[in-house]
Amino acid sequence: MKMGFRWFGKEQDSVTLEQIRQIPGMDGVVTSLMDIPVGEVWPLERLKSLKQRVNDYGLQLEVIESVNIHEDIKLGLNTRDKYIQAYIETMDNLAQVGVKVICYNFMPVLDWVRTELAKPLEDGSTTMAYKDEHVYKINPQDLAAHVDEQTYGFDLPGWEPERLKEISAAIDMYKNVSEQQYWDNIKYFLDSVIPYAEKYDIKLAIHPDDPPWPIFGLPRVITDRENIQKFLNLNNSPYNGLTLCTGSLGANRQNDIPSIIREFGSQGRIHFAHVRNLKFEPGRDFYESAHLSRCGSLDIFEIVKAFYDIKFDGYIRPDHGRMIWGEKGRPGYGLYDRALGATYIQGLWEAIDKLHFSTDIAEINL
Ligand code: DNO
Ligand code: MN
Repeated sequence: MKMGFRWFGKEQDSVTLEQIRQIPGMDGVVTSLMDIPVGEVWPLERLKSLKQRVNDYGLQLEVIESVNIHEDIKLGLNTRDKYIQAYIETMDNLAQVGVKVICYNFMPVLDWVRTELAKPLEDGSTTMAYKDEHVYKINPQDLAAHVDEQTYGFDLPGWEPERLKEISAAIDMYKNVSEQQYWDNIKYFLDSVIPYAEKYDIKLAIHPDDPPWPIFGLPRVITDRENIQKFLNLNNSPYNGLTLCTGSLGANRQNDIPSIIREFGSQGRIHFAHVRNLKFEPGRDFYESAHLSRCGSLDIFEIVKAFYDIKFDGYIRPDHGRMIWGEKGRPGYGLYDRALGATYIQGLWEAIDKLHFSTDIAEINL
């Protein structure tokens, strides 16, 4: 396991590389060029200087999150080929600077959805939360205004301002896209890019849909074990893999996360991981808790043990964190709680590793 930390770039993030390098055990940052509009090629020169800056702080740049997929590809429009071509060129450029994994998602129009970005918890911290009734209340036509008012002056990741403005029109475009067609559009994308992923030796790792159920009538398909299997079967190359996000998949209470990790991890199809916890509320509602098992509804020990048992050697990053100690900034992406998450995950890993070897030795002595 290698430890990573999402960083939104010098201009976009209040967390600095100086701070990230001081988190114990941090190997690399997980980042992207946030200002490049979706569908355009990421320039090689920009990537070279990004890599240099990150390396100057003793950190690696081996995982990119995300290279977003143009809506025309998701919709299966005729114009998709030029955007796929741009995607392939971006992959080529990323490979040239040593990137090994690209995280992306195939969620229509919206990336992750929360209905509250700063829900107060009993201890005075705030966190992101999801409530079904709020989603039902929102008219997709008003969504742009609703999201704007909640962003605290930041763009949500994957929600470029130009996409936000056109959000209701974009949602409308999916009226004629059936779920089957959506799967076909994913396959078309995979079959076009995976041969280049193999050529450039760069793994593609799809992020599950978050939350893992349809929102505003839009198809959401990367949701559970069965659909993950279906997704992986669309293209059997090992370069077609997953970002295993425990918080996204974990919102569906039927999902047994450790067993999903064991199943697809042992097939070599998990290339990157997000580890975070959730606290279940009545119905399907939830809020994002601190990482510790005792703070949420997921058993993070069992999750880390599953990664350990499959001998996971990719990057794990803490995903979202709460806002604590008065920190202000991008919801879910403050420094402190994520740093605590990173050290907790490493503590579990170390304990599991040491117990594993002491058990081995005990067995040999018998
Ligand atoms: C949610 C987050 C997502 C993720 C993107 C990846 O769990 O990790 O925002 O970064 O969906 O494309
Ligand atoms: Mn995630």
